Amino acid sequence: MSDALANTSRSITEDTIEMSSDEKFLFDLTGYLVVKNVVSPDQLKLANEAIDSLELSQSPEYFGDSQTLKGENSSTRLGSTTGLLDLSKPHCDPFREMLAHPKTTPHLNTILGEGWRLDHGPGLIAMDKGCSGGMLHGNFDNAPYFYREGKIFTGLCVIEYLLADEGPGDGGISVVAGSHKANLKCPQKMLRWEQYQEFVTEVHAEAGDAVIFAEACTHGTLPWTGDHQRRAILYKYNAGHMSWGGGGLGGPAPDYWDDLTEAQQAALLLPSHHSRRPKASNDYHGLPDVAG
Ligand SMILES: O=C(O)CCC(=O)C(=O)O
Repeated sequence: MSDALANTSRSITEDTIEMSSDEKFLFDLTGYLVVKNVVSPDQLKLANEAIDSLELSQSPEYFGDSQTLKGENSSTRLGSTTGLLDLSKPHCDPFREMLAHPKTTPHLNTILGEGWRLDHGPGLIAMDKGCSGGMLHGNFDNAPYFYREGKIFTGLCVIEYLLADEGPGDGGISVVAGSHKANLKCPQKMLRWEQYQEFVTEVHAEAGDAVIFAEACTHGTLPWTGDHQRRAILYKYNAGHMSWGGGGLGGPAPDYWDDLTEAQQAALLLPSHHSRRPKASNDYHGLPDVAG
């Protein structure tokens, strides 16, 4: 794999598209963004068929001691680094395309900068009617967010590709808009969605859309009340020099390595590193004498 990795690079060039100025404004303002019509109808159909073919098991519960997030059933999550990427063809195709999707690459370029890569995922959240939600979290705990010299800087970021609609009143992904810039800790009763619910925004988007949010933006899962099954595929990315979940493949290259595009390989690259760090060498005798 090391030769393959050595040949794999992704730099932001003049032709690389960044997100639009309106999107930058909205992401900086709220900490999240909905990008419409990312996954094509064919890929969406294939992705849903792939999920239909899996045997899903109940996931651990994430509602803590909240009385309002507790539902009647558990949700199903499939949270492995490569499980969906490992499926046999053609079921793996939509998930491999999502890894470095041309329609969301501009967003990752803008918010994470050159060298972004998968931190962990892809994972699936599937919820049937009555499934419990999950505690709100984020902000201070997991990732930085700041804006300097005309650029957005953030740490862990999530792209959720929706395989099913999430409409008003359904529940599912929710955020506290603007909290990525909060200076004070969110009250526990708000994290439990027991108080200040008016500040928690249930995000609405359709199958095929992508919901992008900074992990720094307080977010969580509202209990699912929709008649159809919620299905969201979560990819969690980080800047090239940062890692929350360890990052990288953590082992030998998977069998499908040569089937991936360079951009997809780059998204699965090594654990966090800064590629411009000077290499250790026997000639290194410490920092130059700046006074001299
Ligand atoms: O999409 C959701 O329900 C939220 C997921 C979440 O909170 C997380 O993955 O950290």
